[in-house]
Amino acid sequence: MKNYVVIPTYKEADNLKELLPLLTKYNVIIVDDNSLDGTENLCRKYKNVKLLVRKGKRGLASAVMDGIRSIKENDAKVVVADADFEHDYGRIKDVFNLLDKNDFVECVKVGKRLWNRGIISTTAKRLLYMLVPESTWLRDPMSGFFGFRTKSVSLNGVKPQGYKIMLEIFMNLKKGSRKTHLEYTYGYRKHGKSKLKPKVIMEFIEQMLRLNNYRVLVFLVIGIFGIFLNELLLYVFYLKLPLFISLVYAIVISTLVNFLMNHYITFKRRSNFIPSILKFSLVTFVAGLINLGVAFYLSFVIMYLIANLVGIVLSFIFKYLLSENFIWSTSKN
Ligand SMILES: Nc1nc2c(ncn2[C@@H]2O[C@H](COP(=O)(O)OP(=O)(O)O)[C@@H](O)[C@H]2O)c(=O)[nH]1
Ligand SMILES: [Mg+2]
Repeated sequence: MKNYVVIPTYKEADNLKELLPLLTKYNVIIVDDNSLDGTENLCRKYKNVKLLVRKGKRGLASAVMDGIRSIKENDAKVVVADADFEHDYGRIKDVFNLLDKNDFVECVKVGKRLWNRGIISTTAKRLLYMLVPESTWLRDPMSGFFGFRTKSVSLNGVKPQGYKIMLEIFMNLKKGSRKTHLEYTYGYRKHGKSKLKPKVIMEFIEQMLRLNNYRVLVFLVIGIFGIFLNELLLYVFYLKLPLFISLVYAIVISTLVNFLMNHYITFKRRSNFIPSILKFSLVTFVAGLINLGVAFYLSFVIMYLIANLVGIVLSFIFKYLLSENFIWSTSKN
């Protein structure tokens, strides 16, 4: 089986000058977005380097995908790495070795991190784990250093959006793929600057919502629908019944409807009915306490209606996160 190293580049000629001599043993595919900084002439000097220049197109993930799609073999081993020396090129051979017995290798950085990027990526990682529970297998989900066998990925499902291409490929691994981790020491960029822009954060949020299948939005809509249903039921019951009884009925029925809708629509019966409804009852109770506690204490500081709103929002977040990771938790591959 043939081995390929795919490297997306944008204005990395200075780094490539030092990198390409280290990779002469591999079939290298450089996917460059028309950097016009000498990348083309440099790549031409190496017989083992195939250069794809994309004109009028930009983006790391789509560059990596174009590189992968240019591989003609029906099964090949691929390692994807950046060009800036943040990844440990000495480990590429280890990744290829691991791919003898695995379909996917995640390279996990250890060691020093620049502190501000550390904070941003830690927050993003936490958020991703909560919204996309399948991703918790990945220890370094934002990374762009990984290897896989082309046959084990449904490449048609891969949406090359933004920066996070490893995550995208991981989410499209075929069932039963064998996966493993490899730790490497993180390095510093040698030349040039990072192309990470604020826009990347928005793209990441979009990607996260898509990988979440927009469950968080469906959950929100169902929750808002529940409020109206609750009010409607209260109105109807109160025509005939005492207020307290009407309140109890309205709350119990709308909560039950909320459960059913989330069970069948949002989480598509991801786990069994009985355990889900039991956990749901517990979580709903605790969420109510959070709403009550937050609203009550904040009402000493801010207007009670706003305090209640904060309570509602916090209990919503609490309930959603526990829905995703406890009530309807998926098995963690
Ligand atoms: N082809 C292509 N490569 C890119 C683009 N943006 C970044 N890269 C390359 O992707 C790798 C990682 O980018 P970098 O800016 O270092 O991202 P960071 O490590 O997350 O700060 C580097 O090799 C970049 O040259 C792009 O728009 N197109
Ligand atoms: Mg970098």
